[in-house]
Amino acid sequence: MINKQSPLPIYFQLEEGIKKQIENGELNSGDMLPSEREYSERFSISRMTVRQAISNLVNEGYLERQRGKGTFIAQKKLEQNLKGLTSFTEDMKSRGMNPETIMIHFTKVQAIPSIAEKLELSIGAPIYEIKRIRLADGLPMAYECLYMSCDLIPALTMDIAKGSIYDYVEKKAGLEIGKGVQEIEAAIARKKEAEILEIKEGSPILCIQRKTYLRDQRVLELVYSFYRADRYRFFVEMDR
Ligand code: 16G
Repeated sequence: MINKQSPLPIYFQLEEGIKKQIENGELNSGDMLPSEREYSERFSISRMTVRQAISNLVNEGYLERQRGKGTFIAQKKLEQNLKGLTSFTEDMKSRGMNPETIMIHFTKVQAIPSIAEKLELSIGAPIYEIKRIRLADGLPMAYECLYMSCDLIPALTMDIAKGSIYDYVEKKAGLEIGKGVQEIEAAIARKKEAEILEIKEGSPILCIQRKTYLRDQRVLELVYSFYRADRYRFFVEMDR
């Protein structure tokens, strides 16, 4: 795992080695990580170096510290492929997980200029403002704030929005979803997001803005989502 002749820093080699063991199943979620002392003796490296590797892996969400007990392998992050436009419900079901929604807020408001512009509506047009916590197998994964034209989906209700909105749009409202444009940024959780996502204030989160279009080019939704960085990883395959 450690090559002292390598130009790569020792803490980095240890980190990569532990990650590999997690990926190939030598270390499984819930397993206790060997102690700092064990690593330091096994590889004849300083405990400071081991500590640095472990701290980085905790920050990246691979390991979890439990007070008074030790350091454990964390739950594997959910990977979401960015190719293809899918809904939260579809994503969770395809993994065999049970999607649930906690509705925080469902109202009709008049679009303020910045939202109207993104939804390509006139200022003051009636829009839904929907805030939902999305859970998978009972664990909060994301917090979403969604804006959508009321004229486009006049019969949307709070009950419908507790289920899959995409499902309703396609199967009940008879509209065809065309494409999405998504931006992803790193941030740290402020008090409100931290409470909702059940993480400490200041923990890393992924902020996503998605604008989804119908096949006829009208804007279906504008959604700001906050994902737990320790539970989620986005990936994309690129051709050249
Ligand atoms: C995903 C979308 C969100 C969409 C929702 C519909 C991202 C970042 N966001 O969460 O834009 O509104 O799916 O899910 O992926 P639903 O059909 O389960 O309501």
